[in-house]
Amino acid sequence: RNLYPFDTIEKKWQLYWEENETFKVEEDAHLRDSGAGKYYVLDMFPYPSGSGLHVGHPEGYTATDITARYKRMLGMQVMHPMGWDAFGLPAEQYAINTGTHPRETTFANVDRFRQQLKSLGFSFDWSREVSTTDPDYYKWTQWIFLKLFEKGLAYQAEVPVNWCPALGTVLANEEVIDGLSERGSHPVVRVPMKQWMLKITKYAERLLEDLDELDWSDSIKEMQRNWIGKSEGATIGFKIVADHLESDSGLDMEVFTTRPDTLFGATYCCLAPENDLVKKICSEEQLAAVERYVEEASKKSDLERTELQKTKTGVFTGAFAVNPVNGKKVPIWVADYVLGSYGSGAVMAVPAHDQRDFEFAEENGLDVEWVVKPQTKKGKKGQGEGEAEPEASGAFTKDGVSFNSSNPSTGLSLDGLETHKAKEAVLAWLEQHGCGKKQVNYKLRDWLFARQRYWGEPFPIVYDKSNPDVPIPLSPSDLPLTLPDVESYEPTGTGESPLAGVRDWVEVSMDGKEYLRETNTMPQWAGSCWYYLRFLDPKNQDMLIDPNKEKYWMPVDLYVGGAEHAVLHLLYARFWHKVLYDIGVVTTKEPFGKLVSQGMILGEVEYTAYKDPADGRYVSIDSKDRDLSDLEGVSLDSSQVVKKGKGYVLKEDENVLVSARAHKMSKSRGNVINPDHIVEAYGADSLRLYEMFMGPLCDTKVWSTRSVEGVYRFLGKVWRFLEGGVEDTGATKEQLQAIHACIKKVTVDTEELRFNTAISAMMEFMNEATKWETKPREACEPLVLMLSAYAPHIAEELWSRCGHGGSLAYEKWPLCDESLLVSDSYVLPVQINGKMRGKVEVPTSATQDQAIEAALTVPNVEKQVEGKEIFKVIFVPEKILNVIVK
Ligand code: ANZ
Repeated sequence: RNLYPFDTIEKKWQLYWEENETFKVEEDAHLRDSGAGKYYVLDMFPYPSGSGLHVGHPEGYTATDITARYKRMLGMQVMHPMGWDAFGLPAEQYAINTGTHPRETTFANVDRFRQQLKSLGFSFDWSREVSTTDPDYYKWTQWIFLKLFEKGLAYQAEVPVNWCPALGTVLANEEVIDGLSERGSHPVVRVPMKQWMLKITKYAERLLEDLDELDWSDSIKEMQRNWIGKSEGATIGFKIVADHLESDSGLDMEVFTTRPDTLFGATYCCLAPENDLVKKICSEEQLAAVERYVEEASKKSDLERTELQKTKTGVFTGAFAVNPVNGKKVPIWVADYVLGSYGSGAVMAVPAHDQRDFEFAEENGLDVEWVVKPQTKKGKKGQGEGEAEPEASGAFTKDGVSFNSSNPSTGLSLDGLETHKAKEAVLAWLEQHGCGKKQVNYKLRDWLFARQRYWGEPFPIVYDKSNPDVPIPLSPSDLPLTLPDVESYEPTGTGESPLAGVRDWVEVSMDGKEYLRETNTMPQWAGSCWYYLRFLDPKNQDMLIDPNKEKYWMPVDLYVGGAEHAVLHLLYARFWHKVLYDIGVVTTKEPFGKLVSQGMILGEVEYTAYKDPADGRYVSIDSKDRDLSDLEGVSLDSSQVVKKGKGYVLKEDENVLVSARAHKMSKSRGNVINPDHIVEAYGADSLRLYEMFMGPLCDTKVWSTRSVEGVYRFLGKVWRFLEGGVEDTGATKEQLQAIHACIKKVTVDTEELRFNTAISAMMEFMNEATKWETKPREACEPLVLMLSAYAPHIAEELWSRCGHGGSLAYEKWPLCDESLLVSDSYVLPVQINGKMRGKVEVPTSATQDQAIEAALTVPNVEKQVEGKEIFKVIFVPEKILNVIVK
C-alpha cells in the first residue's frame, strides 16, 4: 500500500540531479571571501565488497548528506565526495577461488555500490569519484612512498612478522586475533622476515600532541593516546657477571623502567626470550632449559604473553646482574612477560611494587624487598621510617614515600622522598655515574608496510641484480608502476607475492643494466591514507593536488565513519598527512578537524522463551530456581510477546518473562538487513529518515523494520498535506509560531548533528499543521526546505508543487523569527497554604493582584479560598503563586 508515489518521485529527482550536475562544486574565491566559506564533509569511503551496501553504510552517509545539504542552503561551498577503497584481500581471495581478475570483481562491485548509493539520493559530487585501484590514483600513492623513502621514513628491516601458513602471507598485527588470522581464522606464527617498514614512531610525539587541538570525541582521542602509549622513565645499565663468564666480559644489560625510584628493591632481572643477550650469558647447565623456553615463547602472540591473568613463566639463565646503586648481585631470568619489542627487551624486576614481578617472584621463590610505602597523612603519628611492611598480598604499585633505599658508601639516599622526588634523585645520581639516563618510550611500533599479495599498489622500487640488498627508488617520471596481469593469484607460499612469478615484469633493464622489481605490494591502508586530498583535485596529472585547491578546501570540516577505525586508519592518515605537511604538499597540520563515529546498527531484536523439556511448560527467565541451560530455547515472533516494565513477556502468559536480545548483523546469523529491500518497500527517503530517527548518531541502535513504517507514515502525511501545493494567504499567528518553533529546533539540532530530535520536531509540527484549515505558503514552505536535507526526493517534488522551478538544493535555509516565539503569557502554578491547587495562564506583565485575580477564576483555588481571609501572598513571577489563608 503506497502512501505516496515515492518510486516515481525518487527516480525523477535522481535523474534531475544527475543531468543537471546539481551537486558539482568548484572553488569559488568570491564566495569564500564573502564570508559564507567552504565546508568539506567526508565519509569514510567504503570497501566495495561483494555483498553490496549494508544498513551501516547509509547511517553515516545520511548524516553527512544532511549536513552537506544543510550547509549548501546556508550558502556555503560544500565539498561532498565519494570513492572506493578497493584494494584488499577479499577480491584476491575471490580471484584465487574463481580465477576472476580482481580488477573485474572490483569493477562489478563498484558499479553496484555506486548504483545503490545513487538510489539513496546522496548529494555527492560524482565527478570527483576516485578508486584507490585506479593507476591514476595509485600513481600518487607510489609518489608518496618515494617521498617517504627519500626522507628515510621507509626502510627495510628483518623483523618478526605474523606468518600465516594457510594464507601464505604475512599479516599485520591488527589482522591477527588471538593467534589466528582475522580472515579465515588460520593459525599464525612469528618468524623473522625482511620487510618494508614505515617510521611512524618518528612522528609519535607530534601525533600525540596535536590530538589536543582536534574536535574528536574524548574516547577516540584516548584510544589514540593509548595506542601511541607514551611513557616516561629511565634506562638503567646493569653489569652482567657469572662464574662461566670472563670477569671483564664487558656484557651489560639495559633495562627500561618507569619507576627508577624502586631501584633498591630490584631482586632479579628479566630478559625477553628474543633478546640477543640470552644466548650470550646463558650458563652450560641452563642452556637446554632456556632454549626450550625460547622456542615455546616464539609460538605465542604478544597479547597472550602479557595477559594479566596468566601464570608468569620463566627460566633462570645462570647469570647475574649487578645493581648499580648498591652493588647487589641479582639473578637474570628469561621470561615471556617481557616483550622483545618494547623498551630494551629487558627489565629490572621489583616484586614489591610491580604486580607482574610480584606474581613471578611468588611462582619462582624470588625475594621481595619493600622500598616504597604509602604516603602517611600529615599530622598522623606512628608511621616512622622503616616501619612495618605493607601487607604481602600483592605489590604496592602506587606512588608513595621511599624507604630502605640508601647506600652509605655512595652517599645516595632516597629515604623519605616522595616518589617523584625519588625519581629525580636517583636519575641525577645515575646520570652522574654514567649508568642511566632519562628515557621516553612509546608503545607505538613502526608500521609493517608490505603484503605478499597481488591486489595492492606495487612498490616503486628495484634492486640491482648484482647487489640485491640495496633498494633503488624509481624516478617519479616512471610512475605509475602498474600491476601486471598474472596467471595465478595463489600466494606462492614462500612468502613472496604472486608478482614474483611474472618474470617479464620483475626483470627490467634500465640504462643497460639489469634490475629486479620489488614484488611485495602495499597494505590496504595505503590508499586510504590520503584519499581526502585527491577528491579535491582528482584529475590532476602533474601533481597530487594543486596547492590552491588544497588551501581552499582543507582541512576536512566533518569526517564521519565507524568507530572501528579509531586507531589504525585514523593514525596512519594523520601520519602521512604530517609527512605531506613537512614536504609542503599540505598546509594544515591535521587532516580531519571534527570527527564523529557513528554507532553500530544491530539486527532486529530476537525473542526467546524457555521451555521445560520434561513438561513442555514455559519458565520465566527470572525464575531463580531453574538453570536456563537445562531448558529448551524457543524463538518467538514479535507478535507473540508484549512489553512489560523493562522486559518482554509472553502474550499468552504474562508471568513468563522472555529474553529479548539484539545481535550484530551477520550472514551466519541471518539477521542482515538489505537496504535495497527497504528502498523498494518504503522508498529511499523513508530509509534515510528511519536511520536518523532510530536514535543519536553515535549510539548503538537496534534495527526494526516495523518502525520504518512510522517514518513512512509521517512522509505520507506530509505528502497528503502539500501534494496540492500551498496557498498564498496570510498565516495566522499560531501557524507562524508553529513553523518558527519548528525552524528553531530543526536548525539547532541539524547544526549539532542531533538528527533524531530534528525529525521529531518536524513530526510535531505536522501533527499541528494537519489540523489547520489553510496552508499558507509562509508557514508551510519552511518545512519543505528543512525536510529536504533529510528526505530530499519528496521535498524536491513538493517544492515544485508549491510552484517553484528547478531544485531547492541552493535555496536559503529558513531563518527563525525569534520575536514570534516570545510568548506574552505564561502558566503560573498556584498553591494554597503550600499545597498545589491548580494552574492559571497569566500575562507576562501580571502584577501580584492581577495574578491573584486570575487564580481565583480556577474553581479548585476558589473553593479553597472561599470564606477565608488571605493572610499572606508569596508571588514569584514566572514561577509560583502561594496564597496563605486562615
Ligand atoms: C621496574 C618497575 C618497578 C616497573 C615498579 C614498574 C613498577 P609502561 O608504563 O608500559 O611503559 N617493562 C619495561 N620493558 C618491558 C618489556 N619489554 N616488556 C614488559 N615489561 C616491560 O611500563 C614500563 C614498565 O614495564 C617498566 O617499569 C618495566 O617494569 C616494565 F615498581 O621497571 B618497571
